[in-house]
Amino acid sequence: MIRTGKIAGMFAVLAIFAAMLCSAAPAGAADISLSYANFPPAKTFPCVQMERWKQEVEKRTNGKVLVQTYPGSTLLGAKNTLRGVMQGQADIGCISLAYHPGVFPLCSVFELPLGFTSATSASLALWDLYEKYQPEEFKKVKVLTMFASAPSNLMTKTPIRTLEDIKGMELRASGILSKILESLGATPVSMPMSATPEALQKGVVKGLFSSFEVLKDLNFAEICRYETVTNSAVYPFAIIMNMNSWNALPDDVKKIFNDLGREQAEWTGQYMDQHVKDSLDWSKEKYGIELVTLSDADMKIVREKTMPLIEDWKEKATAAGIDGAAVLTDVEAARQKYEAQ
Ligand code: DTR
Repeated sequence: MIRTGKIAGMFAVLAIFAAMLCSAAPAGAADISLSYANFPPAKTFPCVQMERWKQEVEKRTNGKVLVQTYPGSTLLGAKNTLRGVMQGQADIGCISLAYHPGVFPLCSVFELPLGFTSATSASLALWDLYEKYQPEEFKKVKVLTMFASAPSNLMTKTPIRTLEDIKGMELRASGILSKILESLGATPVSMPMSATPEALQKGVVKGLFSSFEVLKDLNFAEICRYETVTNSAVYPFAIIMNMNSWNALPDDVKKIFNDLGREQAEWTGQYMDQHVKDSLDWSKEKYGIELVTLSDADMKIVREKTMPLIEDWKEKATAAGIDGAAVLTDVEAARQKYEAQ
């Protein structure tokens, strides 16, 4: 009996040991898996930077962290990423601050016509601002990085050669950039970028106010053959992480994520600036787009009509308990510093 029992016991031990071996993760498998939600299509710059961040994280953690990316609103859309990340529906998410009017009283300063000429300088200045002020508006999430689009211009189905041409024209924008259009006499139609292709196809809008790389990335050059150079405001973005997901990370991983903050801001700005140039060349070659410049007199009028938006922002910031004048001074100092580099 004992003999049979002994053999049975041995088989039991062997069976448990075999089960443990099978369940053990293969060598080098991720200990941590993070979901990363992004709203626009995969080829757009917010998703290109997401894939770069994923690669760097997986490389620098030696595969300890695996990032599962979800472009094209496949996990969370433009309007529900902020809430979705806070509720844990995704560990990480990309938000365009302009889609949340009034939610970011401090960082929305970057939606103003402040004179940035590149995504690189705007992205570095935005990250500096975030690090200095640690804005209350982000207290419920961990901000992994921030960056900005390149300056916004008009991309339209019919040419805008003078400010008369823009009057009453339905144009897509978001946030304070919609107010810039309104101040110039256009009819702004606010919506996320992800909704813009359909709006253009259906004729809901006659063009859009954004950075030029979407001419290629979203093939807008096919339908918007006229590009009026305004070099106006940029659109600020934040990559946010669920606070519980962040707190659950080991310290060595947190350090890698924190070290990537500024680096990713700069990388994304540099990628964007080069991609704008490539996209314009591509659009000229493929669709023969026409670049239009406004007269000096019209550009002077643009500045005069949009400057009041800065005062308006300052009033709202002050009402939110923010020293708007100090923020504007800091942003201008950063703009001069980075634009000089
Ligand atoms: N138009 C702004 C910012 C932006 C510029 N390029 C892209 C590409 C994909 C999404 C957004 C943007 C915006 O709608 O946020």
